[in-house]
Amino acid sequence: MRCVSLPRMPATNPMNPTPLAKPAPRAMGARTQALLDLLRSRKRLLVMTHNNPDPDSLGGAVGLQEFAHKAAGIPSKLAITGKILRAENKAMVRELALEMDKLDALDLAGFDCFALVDTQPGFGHTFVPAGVKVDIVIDHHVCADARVGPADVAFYDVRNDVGATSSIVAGHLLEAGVVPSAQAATALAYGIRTDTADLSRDVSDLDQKAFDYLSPRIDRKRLAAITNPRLPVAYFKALKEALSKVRMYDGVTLCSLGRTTSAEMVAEVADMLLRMEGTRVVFCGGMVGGSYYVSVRTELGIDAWSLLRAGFEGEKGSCGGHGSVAGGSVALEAADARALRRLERRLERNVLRAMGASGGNAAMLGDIDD
Ligand SMILES: [Mn+2]
Repeated sequence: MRCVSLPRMPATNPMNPTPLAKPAPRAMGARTQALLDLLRSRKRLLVMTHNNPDPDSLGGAVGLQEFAHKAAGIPSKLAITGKILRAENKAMVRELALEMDKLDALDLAGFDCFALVDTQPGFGHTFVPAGVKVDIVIDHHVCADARVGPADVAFYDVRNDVGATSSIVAGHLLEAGVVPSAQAATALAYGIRTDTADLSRDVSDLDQKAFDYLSPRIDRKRLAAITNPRLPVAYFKALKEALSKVRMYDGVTLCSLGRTTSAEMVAEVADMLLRMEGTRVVFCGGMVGGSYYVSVRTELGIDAWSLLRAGFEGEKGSCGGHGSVAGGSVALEAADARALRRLERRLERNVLRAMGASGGNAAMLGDIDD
């Protein structure tokens, strides 16, 4: 092909204005088209998440609802199980006026389409009512408990290389040309931010592209209110307790919170400890109700889920993760202090062995020189 160099023209010529060319309609990807076709064939959608939904699951759910409404023209409801615990997550629901129902309070006969976002059928922290056939699965986790694959679900979109489920959902909005409301854009963007640590961890091209698409539509004031909510006194008490229990072994930071307020507290302490100099891996656990929850965070290059599985070896636990983030729980039959201590010791031994760290080199946080 011959290239002809043309003289540079000014962008606009006042004597002869040329209208801006309309962007060519983008070809919708096959996955988005399949989601659209499925929703168009149904009347009413129910979106479900994992128990105690986090921002990524809420963002993904709200985004999917908007896709169903604006692209496919079908109404939907969002159903949750468990509670919304973390102060930021409560602020997200409040600030964005998210509407949701308790799953067990809904008449499921009113729905002919069921979606799970940010989780999959079979995952330990996910409840699918008996008799419900899940039609849509959108997720980014890997988990040994997965009970379905692409062949079992009408629309199965699981991408382990993506940092947030909210990014996958926002990608579908973008492909379908749906302009998200400020509510959905803010919810999706906050979901991406929390799962990717502000686009710094486990980020794929899609996470970046999705965030850029949402960015001009985010309600910045509300996002700021969500990010920095007031925190209850119990939070600071739990934090004080947590810091007194941090132990470090050559790059492995362990923290046992004992009995604590919520699984979210365990995750939050794990996030915070990964920021400590010299830490390559954080393994943090705490007892909530009859279950012992664990959060693992790792430096780049160390797979969090593999490490958590190694920690859970020999236990009847359930866990999942993606990249440098993993979480799981073990149900304790006798939830007394002794059983808890024993479990913590077993997990610790497994993790240290997996990391090749020697148990003899433990140091408490207070005893380490800066
Ligand atoms: Mn997620």
